[in-house]
Amino acid sequence: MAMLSFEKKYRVRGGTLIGGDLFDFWVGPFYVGFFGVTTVLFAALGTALIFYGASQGGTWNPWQISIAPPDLKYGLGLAPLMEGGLWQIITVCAIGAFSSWALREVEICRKLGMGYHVPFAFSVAIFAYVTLVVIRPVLLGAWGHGFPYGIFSHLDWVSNVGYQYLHFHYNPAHMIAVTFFFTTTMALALHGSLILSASNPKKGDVMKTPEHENTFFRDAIGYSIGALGIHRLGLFLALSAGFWSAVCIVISGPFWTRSWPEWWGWWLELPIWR
Ligand code: UQ1
Repeated sequence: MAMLSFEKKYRVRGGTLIGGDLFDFWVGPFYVGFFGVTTVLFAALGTALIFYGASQGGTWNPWQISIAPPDLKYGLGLAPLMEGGLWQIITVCAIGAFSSWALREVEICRKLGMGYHVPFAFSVAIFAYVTLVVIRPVLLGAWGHGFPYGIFSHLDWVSNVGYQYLHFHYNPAHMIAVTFFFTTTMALALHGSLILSASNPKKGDVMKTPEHENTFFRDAIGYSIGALGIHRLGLFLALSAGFWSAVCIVISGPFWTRSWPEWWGWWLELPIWR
């Protein structure tokens, strides 16, 4: 079915989670819905507050603009607007906008009768962000443990928090996360190259079939995971990368306060070395 007639047929009312028919319409190509409206409201307010914060920050250099979280002395309370309060409201707007976007994806899935894989995957990214700016700060007892919203300032934050644990690469959950990131790139490189090798023939040649793809890997390594399987594997690898990233930072401080190299003491203390 051509895309234009497909869209006409499947762009139908229903499947909304909230509001019934209220916002159940499209603006041009974009589905709106209740959560489209809340996405726009949260994103607009958050962006306006970032610009307001920037206007008070003494620089318009995009690399240097930064909206900092409150000082640690404010604990888990509300801070004055110019002392981290802006950061707190912007964080609420960000979480509101990201969650609204995920729920809008859910409504689109429901309309089309599809699985919820895309909003589920996006939720893992939201979870990683929320771990940094809500879960870990709450466990440590101060919003000041969140990261600042700025290009260089957030890099400084990552470096400083890393050095607080002496050598962050010794964090076992960080090791697992990095391994998943690298494995994800390998899987996508294998998959992308395999698909193009079969489906992008030179002029005059015919396209090859999935049998060619399977046979390539059976010839090369004795195993093919299959056309559906490679996408399940890719999703698993990518979500695991995000998940273990969240784990590696949330355990740093709340569950392990010393240097990460010291964590490996359990290995040196195994009775087999005695
Ligand atoms: C694979 O086996 C496969 O099935 C035919 C693909 O789908 C088209 C792939 O993209 C890749 C990369 C593989 C090979 C992967 C493994 C884990 C054996």
